[in-house]
Amino acid sequence: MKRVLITGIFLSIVFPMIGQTFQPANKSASPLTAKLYNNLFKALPEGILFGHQDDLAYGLGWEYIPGKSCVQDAVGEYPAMYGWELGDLELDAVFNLDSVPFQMMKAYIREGYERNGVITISWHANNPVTGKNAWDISGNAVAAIIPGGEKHQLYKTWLDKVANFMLDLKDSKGDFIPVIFRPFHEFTGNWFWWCQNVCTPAEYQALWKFTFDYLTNTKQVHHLLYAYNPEKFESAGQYMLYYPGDDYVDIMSFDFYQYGDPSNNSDFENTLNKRLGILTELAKKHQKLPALAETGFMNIPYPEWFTKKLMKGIGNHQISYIHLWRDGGLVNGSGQHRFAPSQDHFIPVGRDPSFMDFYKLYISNKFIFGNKVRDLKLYQ
Ligand code: BMA
Repeated sequence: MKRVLITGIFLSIVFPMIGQTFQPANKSASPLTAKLYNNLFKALPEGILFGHQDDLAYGLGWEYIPGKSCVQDAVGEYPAMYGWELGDLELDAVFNLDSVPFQMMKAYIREGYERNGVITISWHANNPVTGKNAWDISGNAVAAIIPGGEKHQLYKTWLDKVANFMLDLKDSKGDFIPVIFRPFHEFTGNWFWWCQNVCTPAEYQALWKFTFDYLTNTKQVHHLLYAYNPEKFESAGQYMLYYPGDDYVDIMSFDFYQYGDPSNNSDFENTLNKRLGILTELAKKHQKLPALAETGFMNIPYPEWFTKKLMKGIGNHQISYIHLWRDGGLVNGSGQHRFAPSQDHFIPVGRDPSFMDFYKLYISNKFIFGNKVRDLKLYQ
């Protein structure tokens, strides 16, 4: 008996994930969703899932070509995670704010899931007070949409549309496709109407809890995992300031992009390393999955960014996934907008110089792409 106990204690110290069951925040989460959540914990020692936003829909110089993928073009494998964006769904638009038709998005989500990939969804919702876009910070919008606020009823109609979208995501057997939902992201910035400069922690938490409760209990959406997602933070206390509580969160993440010229300083990798240290400690304490929910260096002007900056910053931190932002081509006439390299990208003529470096990341064995994610059978 004593031996069994000691062996058990030993195993749980060396392999803390073995035998442990992780309950999603939604206590009625569907079996597939609970399986995905637990399997993502089990996969932590296997490597970091690699994700890319809008990967199947378009890249530089192409759009909506069946079977095509930015990441597959680069390395010959699909990504392990597919990110999609709901902005403008609340307006009953046919296309999202980046011109992806919602109907096609649903098909891409099914396609990624059928390949055993993980689906994540963000939502750059319009400002519910002013009617302008997500980057309009005027109008105290969070206070206006939480219970008791003058736009609360409007917000409920928006959530009805989000619920309808989610409830339309079914696999070939009729089961709901699990989704990592990441609303109200980057709230420690100052650019969205839900950011810390225009709402208090109590208002943000009320918004989060209402959103969770309404989708879960009123709309009966049981295939979502919820990702809490600040941008910058310098301490555990700052990370937790807007946290709505363990009962409302499944994934602890943050967004972190490279800006400026990284060739003469180590700021990016040092800060990433520091924040991942804080994140992984907190995730362990709260029994949540740690992840880097958005990252990248727009247009990759420093060709060795993937190995010398991103991989260096990640080091040996065990996180569930990283997610590169979209290859948006020319965005709002403001120039090129891309985050993933590809053999196909001619920048401006000749091969993308960052491609070889990205290939080094690919063969480093630290990351999980489409083939390995298929073998991991995250939904079984
Ligand atoms: C931003 C940019 C925008 C885009 C938005 C939502 O970071 O890529 O061009 O509209 O994300 O996807």
